[in-house]
Amino acid sequence: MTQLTLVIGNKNYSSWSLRSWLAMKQAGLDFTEIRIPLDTPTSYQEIRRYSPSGRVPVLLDGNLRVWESLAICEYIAEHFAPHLWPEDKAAKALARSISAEMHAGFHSLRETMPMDCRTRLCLLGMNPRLQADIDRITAIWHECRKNFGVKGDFLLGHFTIADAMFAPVVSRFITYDVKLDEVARAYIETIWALSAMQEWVEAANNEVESIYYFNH
Ligand SMILES: N[C@@H](CCC(=O)N[C@@H](CS)C(=O)NCC(=O)O)C(=O)O
Repeated sequence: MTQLTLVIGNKNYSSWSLRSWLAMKQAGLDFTEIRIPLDTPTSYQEIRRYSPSGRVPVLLDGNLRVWESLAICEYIAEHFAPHLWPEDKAAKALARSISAEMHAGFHSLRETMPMDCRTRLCLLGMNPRLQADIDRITAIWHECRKNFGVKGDFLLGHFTIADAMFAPVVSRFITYDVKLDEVARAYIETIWALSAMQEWVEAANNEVESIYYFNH
């Protein structure tokens, strides 16, 4: 196996990086990290050295480059860790659908509640679109836990790419102290307690960069 390298942004802010990184960690892969702080005068140039899209994360596997967080997770599952998708047909279809939904949607949540995993912030006002995003996310979590909860503590039982895709939402809900029901709170605790998640947050705590506009 060639040495895998994952190029990521600041751990405190880069929610897309967290998704691929967590999937790779949970798969038990050995990989090197290249961290490029975002929002500096040279960020774009540095990222472009690795990523054709000019965005992180990007995975380097020998001469191969894979960009887009979900494509990276798919690549990892296909080549190194098939268990990152559930085996059961219905569970796999649901996992794929909600992962794609997370990747493509929830714009209001992303804009209003940027990831800032080492900080605790006040939400500056709820609005109908943000509430709709939060409601849809908790409905997804309920559906998954109701149908597959007996198999384990994660969305589809064991940890899958779907959990990696929702991990930054868990961080956001903690940062902005979003009031949640018992099912959602239990799921948040499960993700937050992962040692890989704690490793990411600790690294975020030790970062020195602050991107202020992310907080507004
Ligand atoms: N759809 C992409 C989104 C990637 C993305 O927007 N990444 C942000 C960091 S979280 C980025 O690279 N921004 C470039 C910049 O801020 O210069 C994915 O899933 O990977």
